[in-house]
Amino acid sequence: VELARLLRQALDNKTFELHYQPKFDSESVSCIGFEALLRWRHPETNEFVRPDIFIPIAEETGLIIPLGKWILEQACAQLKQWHDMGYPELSMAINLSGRQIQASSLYQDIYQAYTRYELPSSAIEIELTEQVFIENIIQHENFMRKLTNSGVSLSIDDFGVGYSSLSYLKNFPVDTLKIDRSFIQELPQNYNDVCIVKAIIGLANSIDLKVIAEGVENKEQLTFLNQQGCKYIQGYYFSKPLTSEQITQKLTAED
Ligand code: G
Ligand code: G
Ligand code: G
Ligand code: NA
Ligand code: MN
Repeated sequence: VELARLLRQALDNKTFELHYQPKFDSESVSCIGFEALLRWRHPETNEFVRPDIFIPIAEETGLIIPLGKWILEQACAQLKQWHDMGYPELSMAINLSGRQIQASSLYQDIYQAYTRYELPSSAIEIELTEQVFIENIIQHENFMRKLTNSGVSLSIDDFGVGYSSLSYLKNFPVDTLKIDRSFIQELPQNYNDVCIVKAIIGLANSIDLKVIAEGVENKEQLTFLNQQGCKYIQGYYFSKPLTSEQITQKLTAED
């Protein structure tokens, strides 16, 4: 209850922050875009509280609805700034929770956020965890189709840990699988993980989905993933999540 009150206050006072983790094309070793990650500092300790602790509370209290709008708005405003700096190819991925999908205004909210900043729909990517995707695909199929028909991409996050959603992947408009980092951590030593990751990459390639590995932390993992044909990489090896100022600095330094 206390945390719920503090979260409401944070939204009113605009003290939430977004950090951005770059995603890379491992062949060209270039940044292709970002995942927006919500950050919140506890007002008393000033320490970051982990999103897995406060996002469930924001969901239970319904705060995730106005907070989600703020995230969309903020992420699009930021991407627009980077496009205007001369990087119009960069994309922005935004995580959505189940509660947000169940809100009737979500399609509108997404549409309004990217059009307000004159961003192409193709620059926007929505990440749903495998579990949220499966739990909502039947009831909210229209939303997902409308979204992807509009040109926004849909990624299945934490792929492999939740339900097995193979039949859905064939029939629904998914663009990308994100291999969960629990399968990446012990590559290439852990034989089970080697098999699972090979299978996911093979599956993605065979049904024409993009595949990105998350949580890549070292050269050995990267080399293995490249050998298996996984082109897109996210993780501390290339970059941890950064503030908007840090990203802007990196982009400026490239010129
Ligand atoms: O940033 P970190 O890796 O600690 O994120 C922990 C979890 O919080 C991840 O599952 C991530 O997807 C989730 N998360 C981070 N930012 C957002 C957000 O803006 N919206 C939602 N719904 N989940 C988020
Ligand atoms: O559930 P989701 O995949 O959205 O979670 C993203 C979270 O993973 C973020 O909190 C981010 O900080 C974290 N993360 C990103 N890259 C790495 C990595 O290479 N290693 C680890 N351990 N965590 C990572
Ligand atoms: O910040 P860090 O030391 O984790 O960065 C590791 C590598 O990732 C560096 O080679 C850096 O150039 C690259 N990198 C991080 N963020 C970006 C980015 O936004 N754009 C590009 N092109 N490279 C980045
Ligand atoms: Na995510
Ligand atoms: Mn993820």
